[in-house]
Amino acid sequence: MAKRAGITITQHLLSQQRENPEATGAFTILLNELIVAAKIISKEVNKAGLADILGATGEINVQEEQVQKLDVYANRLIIERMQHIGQLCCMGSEEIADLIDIPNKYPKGNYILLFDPLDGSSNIDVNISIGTIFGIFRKVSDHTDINFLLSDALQQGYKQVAAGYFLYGSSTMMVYTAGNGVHGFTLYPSVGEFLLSHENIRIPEKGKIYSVNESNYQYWDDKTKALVDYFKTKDKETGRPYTSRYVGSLVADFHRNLLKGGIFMYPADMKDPKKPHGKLRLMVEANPLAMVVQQAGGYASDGNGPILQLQPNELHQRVPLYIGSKKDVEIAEEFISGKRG
Ligand code: AHM
Ligand code: MG
Repeated sequence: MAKRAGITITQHLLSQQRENPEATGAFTILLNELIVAAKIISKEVNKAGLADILGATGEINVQEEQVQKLDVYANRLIIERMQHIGQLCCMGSEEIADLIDIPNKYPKGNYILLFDPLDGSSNIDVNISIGTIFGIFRKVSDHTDINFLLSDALQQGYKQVAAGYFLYGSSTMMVYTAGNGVHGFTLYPSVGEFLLSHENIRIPEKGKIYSVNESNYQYWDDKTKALVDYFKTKDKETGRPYTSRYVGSLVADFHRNLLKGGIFMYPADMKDPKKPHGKLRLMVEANPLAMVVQQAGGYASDGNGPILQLQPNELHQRVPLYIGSKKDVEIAEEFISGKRG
């Protein structure tokens, strides 16, 4: 991974734009506004311990989970900043049940932004890394009288034109792909700019880390138990046992494994009969990170095939997720699909 200092995210986006003769600049405008939103969220996250912004609001969101104040803040901020830029026909947020329309007073565009405004919300109160995840699709419907259809958002992940995340960690980072490799930028707080710090990130083909919430072991089927047992079992030849790392913030767990190699898993479980496919959401978590990992040479699977090939049925669909180093995810697939056991 090469490192070049001093290149701002805007310069990088513009240079990518120039390489694509069909680019109109719409996409650059969109990402630039999202970056502004993330800088503001980052500032709020940093002062979370100081302001009266901590703790639960007492509300329950569409995922039937407790909403944190910073989730609400980040969600509103992204919607308010993104709705006026004229590049979107609609948005979809983890925190909102339906697709979000662009108010009539603003111009519309041809992109759809799907996002998880503040991922890892159980970690907000305890000063642990959290993040914002995003994926962008191009509108496919062409009705002139309707701004968008649900099918514009429910596209297979491989059709995303860009995806990435912001990580609010010991530093704030933006990692994104627009289909031309994965690039990481670190926010220099004194300058207020994201500068290129991780150019063309490649994930190791095989890792040494497995990341999973193992307290769910009792709720897994035998194939999943065998898979996790495999990573824990000693075998010198294949470099096992792997070491275990689990933050409980997907962005943080994913980012670490992207740089160091390894596998993150959120398998299907029988903990809650209403959520047989595990906890994570296809549209705002699995798909964007699957595009990132694939562009970095890794792989993401639901245990039976590529995440990016899944045809979504609903906006808040949950999906089992195995993501990270290609060889490790392929092993997971072999266990889950029953080829190995
Ligand atoms: P959130 O988007 O509501 O924060 O939920 C998603 C988070 C992920 O960041 C993380 O990987 C997972 O939930 C942790 O879940 P668990 O506490 O069940 O291990
Ligand atoms: Mg969330």
